[in-house]
Amino acid sequence: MCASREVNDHYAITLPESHRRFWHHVKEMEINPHDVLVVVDVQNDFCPGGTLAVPHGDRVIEPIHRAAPKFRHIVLTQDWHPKGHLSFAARHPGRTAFESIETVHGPQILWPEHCVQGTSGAEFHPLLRLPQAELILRKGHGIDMDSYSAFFENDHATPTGLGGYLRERGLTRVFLAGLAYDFCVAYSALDARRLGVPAVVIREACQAIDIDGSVAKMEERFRQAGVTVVDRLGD
Ligand code: VGL
Ligand code: ZN
Repeated sequence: MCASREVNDHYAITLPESHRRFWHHVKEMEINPHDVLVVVDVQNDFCPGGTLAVPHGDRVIEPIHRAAPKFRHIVLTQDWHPKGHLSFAARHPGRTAFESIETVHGPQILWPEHCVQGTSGAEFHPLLRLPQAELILRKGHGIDMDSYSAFFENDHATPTGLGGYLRERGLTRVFLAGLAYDFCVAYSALDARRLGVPAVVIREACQAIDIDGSVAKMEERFRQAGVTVVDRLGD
């Protein structure tokens, strides 16, 4: 049996080869009331003009707005770092942004200062309009630990609480959109799978940073973990 069946029964299997980049890459998918759309880090600093601008970061907004009305449940995440955060290159004399260093929790990519608590860069993009979102989950708020995933901090052990929230609310499948495809979106999708939750990444509603082959690496991990990538949601 195709492994995708564990994840969803309503998918198109007759795809042209060009669409079959992933084992779990499907074209369309139906949404049910227990699905939740997790909109990851659509914040000013990750959009053009921001300090850690993802190329075309603001292009995620339109597809997110198209997907949102299909969902009964929407959660937003917000990267939310204190000044002097571990992930900021400026905290590490002699280091520069996009270098990797070793920390007690493993390798850490150093980033330009971004999404500092209470700054305009940490605000959601002004065109993002999802007033119906039921939870805003802030992550990366501990000064000495980063958190790419919406589920666990980068020690891969400290929960953010989102897993418990989904469980208590009976939300049984996550759809992911936002920034960045190869970092916070990807780690969130992988951790959902780790919790046994089906995870579907909406590709057209994400944009990637793509450093050091990070997109290809993450897509290989998607395959191994059973993350589904869908081009877009059906009409
Ligand atoms: C992110 C790098 C640093 C993300 C957050 O949202 O993907 N990337 N902090
Ligand atoms: Zn960050």
